[in-house]
Amino acid sequence: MSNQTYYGPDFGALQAQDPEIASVLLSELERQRNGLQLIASENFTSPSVLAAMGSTLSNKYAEGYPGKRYYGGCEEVDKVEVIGNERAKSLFGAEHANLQAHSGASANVAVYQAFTKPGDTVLAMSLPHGGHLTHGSKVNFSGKWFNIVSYGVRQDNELIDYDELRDLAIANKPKMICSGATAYPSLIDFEKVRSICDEVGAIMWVDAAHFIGLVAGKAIPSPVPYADVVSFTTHKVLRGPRGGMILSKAEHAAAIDKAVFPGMQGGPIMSNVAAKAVALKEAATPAYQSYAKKVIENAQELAAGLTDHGMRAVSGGTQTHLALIDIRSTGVNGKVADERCGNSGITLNKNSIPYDPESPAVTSGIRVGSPATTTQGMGKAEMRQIADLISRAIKDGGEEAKAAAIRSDVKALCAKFPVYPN
Ligand code: DSN
Repeated sequence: MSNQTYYGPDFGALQAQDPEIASVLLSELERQRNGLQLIASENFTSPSVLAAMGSTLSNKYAEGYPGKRYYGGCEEVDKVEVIGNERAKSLFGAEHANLQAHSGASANVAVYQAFTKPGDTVLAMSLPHGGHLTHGSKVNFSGKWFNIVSYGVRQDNELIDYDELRDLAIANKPKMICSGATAYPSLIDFEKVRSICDEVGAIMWVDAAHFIGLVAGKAIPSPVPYADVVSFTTHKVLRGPRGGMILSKAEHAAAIDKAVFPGMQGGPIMSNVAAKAVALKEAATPAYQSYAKKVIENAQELAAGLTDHGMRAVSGGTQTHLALIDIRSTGVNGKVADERCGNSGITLNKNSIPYDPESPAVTSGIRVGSPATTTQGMGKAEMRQIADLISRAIKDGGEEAKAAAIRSDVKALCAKFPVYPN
């Protein structure tokens, strides 16, 4: 090792060669440092994950799988992928892992391809109730190529209606049932979903993109023992690089691998596969487990703080990393709240609430998440402060002088929890 050298990212060279792009990198870092990042699907990766992403592994073509590549020179990247696969299986107790999908949506394309044919019926959560584009949106391949039957949440408690789910499964005999969502603050009863799948002979697919990091940190129950296949992104609570991953039972391993390559994509991004392996090692530590628990506590405190400001947490609160907030009591819609918060240094997103009377472009709600601020080291007291800042921003963030005052308070709070301090 001692006489080996390594070439890593050289920001000085980038600045000299391409100041236009370098300046955007700098100003984006400033934006991340000086504002509150409350998008539930975002996080701050570690410098080690960033180092692996920005490495020379990016140069290598590696179509195929370890030991069975279509290119020479894959001895080194093979090691990375084998290590990553083993770490994923060990962390999640999974029989098979595939780390190659470029993104969560790509991973989902592979899942459809492994288990279904165009025209097949798939049961999935409706988008307005928290589902994802790839769960059957009409503008997505899933809604165009498959017969998607959607289930939702009950109007009275805003929780998944498992009776409706079972009735729809019996009536429509889907090939596959998908559970998982992008804006559902409660836990999913995977045992119940498994029993419905068994009753109708459907493949059980869990899209765990949002909450897999909480599973990795042992803060919530795992879908892995129940599901045939679990797909997810690696960059949310899990705090890895941008990308996708799939876990499955051993009996589906060949179908999944074939669906990812050559079915869905060509060469994997080996620098990101390495970064996924790094993140999986980090997620197996007691420090990460403590982080995952704090993410949930913080989301609960933030939801409670917003409730104290007269807003309403959908389904009464949260059991995860995100809260969906009905803000109709403020007299401001989701779109305007999103803009006013943005103008005040608080990044979050407008979000439909279940049975929302407003269109998806306007909405009656906002979605807030705690993964990034918890990585910064913020705790319950800061969550209360953030709730106050959001409330002020929704009310006053449209007036420049008041927005400037909120921005300054946001910056002062963030300065106490510096992001990438070195
Ligand atoms: N776009 C992601 C989110 O924000 O939830 C889901 O993939």
